[in-house]
Amino acid sequence: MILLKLILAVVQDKDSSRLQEALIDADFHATKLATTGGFLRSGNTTFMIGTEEARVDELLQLIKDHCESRRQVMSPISSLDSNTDGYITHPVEVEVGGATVFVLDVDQFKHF
Ligand code: 2BA
Repeated sequence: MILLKLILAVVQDKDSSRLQEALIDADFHATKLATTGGFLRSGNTTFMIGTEEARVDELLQLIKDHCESRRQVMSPISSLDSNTDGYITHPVEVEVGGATVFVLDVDQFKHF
């Protein structure tokens, strides 16, 4: 029996096109979602990739090879904006990525 896995990979927008091309070249099937990081509240990209368990290591290496880690500054929001609840009001520099990856078991895969 072939075991299937679902890989969710959150990557930076800057890396998404290169990764997408590499996935196609390596014959991985993927869905690309426009997502927003909960902390920086800026855009990132989440790839949803279904594959056989036997190809997971190859896929993880491919993601690793195409996603760079970068430092990013989150700008404070304007103090004139009264709705600042939960927002950071001073610049914060963080290291983002390469990639944040979840590997999930797939119970069933149907393609109608
Ligand atoms: P963001 O939530 O926008 O986070 C961007 C970066 O900010 C993170 O990079 C981390 O370095 C930093 N960061 C996040 N939360 C923080 C906090 N509470 N205090 C201080 N620094 C914080 P990465 O860890 O490489 O994450 C990149 C993106 O991956 C995240 O964007 C988020 O969209 C996703 N992600 C990371 N961990 C996740 C998780 N456990 N569950 C779901 N998504 C996750």
